[in-house]
Amino acid sequence: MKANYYNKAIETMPRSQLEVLQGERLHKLTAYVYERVPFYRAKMDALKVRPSDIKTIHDIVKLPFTEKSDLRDNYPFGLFAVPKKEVVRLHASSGTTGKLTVVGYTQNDIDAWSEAMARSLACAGVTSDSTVHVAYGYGMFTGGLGAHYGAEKIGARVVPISSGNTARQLMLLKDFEATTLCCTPSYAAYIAEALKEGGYKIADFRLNAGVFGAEPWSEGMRAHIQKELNLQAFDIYGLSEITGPGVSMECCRQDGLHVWEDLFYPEILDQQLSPCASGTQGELVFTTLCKEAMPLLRYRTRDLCTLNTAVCKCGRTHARMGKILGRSDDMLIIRGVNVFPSQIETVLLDLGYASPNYRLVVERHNNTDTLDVEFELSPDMFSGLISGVEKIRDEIKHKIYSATGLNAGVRLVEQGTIPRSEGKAKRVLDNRKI
Ligand code: DLL
Repeated sequence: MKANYYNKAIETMPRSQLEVLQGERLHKLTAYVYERVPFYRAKMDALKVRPSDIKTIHDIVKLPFTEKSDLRDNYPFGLFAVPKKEVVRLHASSGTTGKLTVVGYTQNDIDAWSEAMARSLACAGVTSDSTVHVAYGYGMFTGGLGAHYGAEKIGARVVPISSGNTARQLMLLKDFEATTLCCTPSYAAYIAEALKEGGYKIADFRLNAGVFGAEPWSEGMRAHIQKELNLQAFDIYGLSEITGPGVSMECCRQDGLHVWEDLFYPEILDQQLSPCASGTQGELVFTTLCKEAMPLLRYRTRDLCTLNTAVCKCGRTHARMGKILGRSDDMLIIRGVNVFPSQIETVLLDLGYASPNYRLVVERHNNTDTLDVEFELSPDMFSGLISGVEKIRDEIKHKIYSATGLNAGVRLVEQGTIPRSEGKAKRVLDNRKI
């Protein structure tokens, strides 16, 4: 596949120029938030840093961090840097603790987000000839509208179907001859399953690319979806606090996700919040370089990945994030061992026995934690199976132990037992009362 750009001049800008641009934008941003957001003025005063101290992008280390709890503590509009009248859109995401995280956009913010999404969709080959089926949820979640605006900016046809009603999704995917499917990877796997159950054939569809994100997914899951839906599956990343989907995106080389660094400045930090050596995994931290309504300095995402600043073979110069392993707050600690659901997914799907329908069940008995991995068999594995089940279970158990150091229970469950997801999949059932 040939590289397809939306904004070639920016996407391939030499890194030395990009750094100068980032420095100029950071300098302006720091003065802007110091003037307009009391929260940041107080934080910067506490660190004795003035906007005039920020001259190049490397000065970013002098600036304070922002946490998700800061957004909640300033609910709903306390971090806004513009009068409410200038805010043209509000989105919100619900976390585990109940209170919403609110984000606001000016018209310029919406335009910049649409540009980031247009560049992202172009990475997956979307052009004005494409028909983009948007099955991310529309609403307070940023997935649906983000993909929608990006596809419109390219001039593609948009099918704003949102998530849910899978039978109707399949009918319109076929009848409107969609070329690009946008949804979570777990929903893509569900659509693939429903396609067979609905009596469709893959030849009924014109799909060539999938733009999947909003949750961690393994290479095994990618291979599964690519095979079942006969398309190239691309990873897209984003978070509402920074803009929504389109903060970064895989290109045709599929060797990391390009962060649109003229808009969002990424850092990878270790547990002491110091920069990690290049290629080392750490926490991803973002500074919004152009946002007007709710700019954020050094926002701690809790997402864990690597960052690579080498120029990509596709010609883009913007740094590439590795695939997200998981969020530090989604990490399970079972008898002292750290496990991410994505590690278990990798084992299950790489072995080829399991379908992408799996769930981790965590319990606590007599102060000891247990992990049970429940999975449904891949439909291809059904024939002549019963005698082999024990062997499969042992093999999976052994591989999970090799990958994580954890002795997990492994349970094969009946087809259809694991709840299917139309949005972000819930992979963990944690029954511990901690
Ligand atoms: O999930 C935005 C989005 C929509 C991204 C559609 C991609 C596609 P939030 O609901 O605020 O926003 O959740 C953000 O989801 O911090 C990650 O933990 C996770 N996440 C997002 N994309 C990926 C991905 C949207 N490609 C949180 N891989 C982030 C792994 C992802 N995790």
